[in-house]
Amino acid sequence: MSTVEFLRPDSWLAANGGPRYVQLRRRLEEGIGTGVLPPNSSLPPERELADITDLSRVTVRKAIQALVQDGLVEQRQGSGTFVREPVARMEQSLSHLTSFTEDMSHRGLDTTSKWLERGVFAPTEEEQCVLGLGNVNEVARIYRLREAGGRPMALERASLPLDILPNPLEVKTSLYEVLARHGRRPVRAVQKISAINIDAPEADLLGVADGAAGLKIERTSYLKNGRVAELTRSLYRGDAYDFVAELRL
Ligand code: 16G
Repeated sequence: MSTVEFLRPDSWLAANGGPRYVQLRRRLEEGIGTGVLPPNSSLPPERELADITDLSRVTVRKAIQALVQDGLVEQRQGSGTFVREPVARMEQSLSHLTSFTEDMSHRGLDTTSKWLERGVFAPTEEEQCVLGLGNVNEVARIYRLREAGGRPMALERASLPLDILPNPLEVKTSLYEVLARHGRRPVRAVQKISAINIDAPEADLLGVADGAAGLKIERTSYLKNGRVAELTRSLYRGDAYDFVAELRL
């Protein structure tokens, strides 16, 4: 079926079917899901879509904006709106204390980091308190964009007491691997996960649309002796991750 035939309103637009932009959005989603609109194909331009569907350009624009937000299509400057490649979702267990590098290598993916910050800084009040720094006025901090298989996955900002990570520059790929080498790998962690919308500049770094769905994860991890080793705030792409917890009676 051609795109034009698929979008003709007689078969999907109903007077009592709810807001028109929502109906169009659903139809376009269906087209993307069933392959009538395959990955990397372009949507008809706004004016043409309005003609085919008998809807106003404002309605068409609203439907497309919603699809951009959902990450199903992207607008490329000067060349139009394109269907995005579907992103393979990853499942991550919430019952094992693993590192990003380990999680990805289990899936056969190489990881890379783009460094946004790495060094020794004056701690914030929160770092002072959560990491139990007492009157020490330095903290190790690393902030990076984490990529797997060449695709941006998460932004991660970790803070550690300096005696646990004396030289942040030593971390080239895996933080946990460096900590393990010094006998300071955490053995337990508490994680808090919340839903957020990712805005610029983080959205640009992660390659998602402004306002796209994301997961904010805060991990506090502990050494065997109970001391806090790490406070990490991560921002994961909502379209790439499923966190899975196993529950037992
Ligand atoms: C994971 C952890 C993060 C930890 C990092 C170490 C979550 C939400 N966060 O991304 O707290 O710092 O692994 O990874 O799972 P690395 O050893 O590959 O640097």
